[in-house]
Amino acid sequence: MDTSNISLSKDVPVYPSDYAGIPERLVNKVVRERDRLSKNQTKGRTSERKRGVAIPQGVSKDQFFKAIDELSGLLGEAHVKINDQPLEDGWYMEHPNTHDAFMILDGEETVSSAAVYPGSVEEVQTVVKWANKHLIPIYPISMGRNLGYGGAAPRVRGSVVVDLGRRMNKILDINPDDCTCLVEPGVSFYALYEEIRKRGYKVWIDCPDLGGGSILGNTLDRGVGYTPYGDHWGVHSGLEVVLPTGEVFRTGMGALPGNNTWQTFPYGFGPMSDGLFSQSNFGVVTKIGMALMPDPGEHESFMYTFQEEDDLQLLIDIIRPLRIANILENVAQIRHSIIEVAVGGGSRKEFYEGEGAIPDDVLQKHLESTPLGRCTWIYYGTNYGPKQIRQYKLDIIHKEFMKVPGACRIDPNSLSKDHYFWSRDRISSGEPDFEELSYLNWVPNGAHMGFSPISPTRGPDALKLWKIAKDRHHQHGIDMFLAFVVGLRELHMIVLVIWDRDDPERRKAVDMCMREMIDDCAKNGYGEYRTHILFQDQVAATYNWNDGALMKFNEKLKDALDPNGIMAPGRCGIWPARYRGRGWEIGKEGRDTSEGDGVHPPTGSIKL
Ligand code: EUG
Repeated sequence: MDTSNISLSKDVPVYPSDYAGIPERLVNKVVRERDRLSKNQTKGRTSERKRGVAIPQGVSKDQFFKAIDELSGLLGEAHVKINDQPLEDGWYMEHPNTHDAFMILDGEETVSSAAVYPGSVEEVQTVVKWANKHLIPIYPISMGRNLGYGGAAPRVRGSVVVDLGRRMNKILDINPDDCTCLVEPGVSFYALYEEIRKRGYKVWIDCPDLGGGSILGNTLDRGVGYTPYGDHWGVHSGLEVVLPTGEVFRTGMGALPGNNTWQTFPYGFGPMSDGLFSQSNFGVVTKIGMALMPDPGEHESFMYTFQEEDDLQLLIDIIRPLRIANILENVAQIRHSIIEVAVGGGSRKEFYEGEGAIPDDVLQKHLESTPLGRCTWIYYGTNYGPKQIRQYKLDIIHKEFMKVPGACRIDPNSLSKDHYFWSRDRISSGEPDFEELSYLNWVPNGAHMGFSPISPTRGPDALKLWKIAKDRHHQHGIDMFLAFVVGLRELHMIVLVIWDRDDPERRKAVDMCMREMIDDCAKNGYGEYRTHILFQDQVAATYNWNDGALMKFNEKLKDALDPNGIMAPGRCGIWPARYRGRGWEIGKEGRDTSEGDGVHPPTGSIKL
């Protein structure tokens, strides 16, 4: 083990010279964050391997290395890399495609055996056919920044990661008239934003809190952003897909040769197949079309604070009709004030040295010295368009929000230019930023994961969900970082569970906390919209109406589309026939190993 503190290259990767880099305008912020995070690292920069290269179950070491040689011959040696070096966690801007840097089990559970970098759709087809020939599981990633849900790591230990982004990162089209775009897997939110600015088009993208992720990857995982176009899946139009047996097809209007409507009409003709390739393992998506929002000219962000934890109930009931009627125009966030403290980048011990979750009065005492003052919930919203149009809605919002006793509108003009409010203002107007990693500094070796159930926009439900999460956090002595993401008719309750990834006891506590919350929620009729790879079995098993009819349907599709079970086995809880009945699923009791007991031999050869 290398015990030196993390010491990364002095230069951070910058876009456009690096497709996954940070735009120049954010370099200073990124360097500051990198240095702060590195100060809070005690874990060595790299971890020596205890178990050698992770050979996937079902093939011998010998077969595996022969197959890898063959793949190198097919794609070129430079484009195939065996994962045999010490595991390097890196950080957001220099993240690994070898393992989950935010490990929850032992770091060598969620690792790949190799990475392959296809440079074209044809090469993706080549890789898929190779996987079938050798019965080696593959795991496609776009950029590997599925932060808080497993990053680039495969569900099955030793899968070959198909890293699409490195060589397939072209912006294929931006159409400022139709307000659409077409992109490859390696196009980040940062990249598209910069390109639109460079070309001077009056269109907006919609971005998540951090902009380094793949637009295609985030959309397939049904991620969220904060303009009125925040439902990424809802505003996509058209996919190109390589199936697990190697065929390539286009969805929607893309199936019609010579069309010019692929990005403007998502449905096409016949069954709409797009959904099968979102949160699934039924294919590799190589292109995606997205709608862009016309630049509204002006926008105005606002912030309200609310005093008591239980104010949440009344607030959410006030929000519901306003949001559905589009008086509240964007996908807003309601954040618990503890995140406001942590987003300053301080560590927990600066505020509290005791055991267990930080007490509320300690938190409130600190808030008194901030522009927010004492409060529990903060609503960050944005409305759009010229003053005379947006003021009408802002007046209604003000009148309604002030019905919550103790509610307070914070005047943005009273805030300094570096206040976090302005970051939300940028993100809610489609300008990707770089703030949201700061709270990883809360603990040493900070890692985080999303616990993300869906609630209707109803006060009693939001309160109930929040109490479930809070009770479990307190039981395990974890500070609870919670933000509600306000959809149109639902809330994504996002709990950012943060832990010291170098502390096995804390990893276990977080694992159990997650499993208990998933279980508690399911018992009350709530389910997660997305989850980390190691919790996907458990979450999938909660969607079990009518004797698991949904998973039976998914398995039928899986077996038809991927008879050899090579494509991201286990992703989203969908296991191919060859893996079933061998104990790969991780249930609510949790366990130390990610693996099951081998795979069945293939039932018959498929024609390729
Ligand atoms: C957030 C984080 C998520 C997610 C949606 C929103 C926002 C954090 C970790 O996952 O799925 C502030």
